[in-house]
Amino acid sequence: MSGHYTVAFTATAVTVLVCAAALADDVNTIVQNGRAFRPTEITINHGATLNFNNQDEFIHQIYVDTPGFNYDSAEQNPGQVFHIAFPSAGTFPVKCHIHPKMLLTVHVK
Ligand SMILES: [Cu+2]
Repeated sequence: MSGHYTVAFTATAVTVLVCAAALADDVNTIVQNGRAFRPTEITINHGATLNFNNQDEFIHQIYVDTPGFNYDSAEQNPGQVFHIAFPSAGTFPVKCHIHPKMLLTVHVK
């Protein structure tokens, strides 16, 4: 009987691993480091989440100002991560209020 329980447990563990992998595929990370977005251009699926991870030692402020989508993160402290979902397909410039030279181009397909 104990053999049956072992098989059932293994099947459940595999299912959980597959789900975790599927979720990870739809989360993309942008790092802010050295007053720059890294990478500076990214393509994501519609509905995917874009994480912004401030790895600088100072504050950033992420914003998007387009006809189809407006977003303003307010102040983002060092080490803080923001999660942004883009509402529609298109190309969106993402900038920083504090560092005007910072530019990220997000393509949502
Ligand atoms: Cu900045």
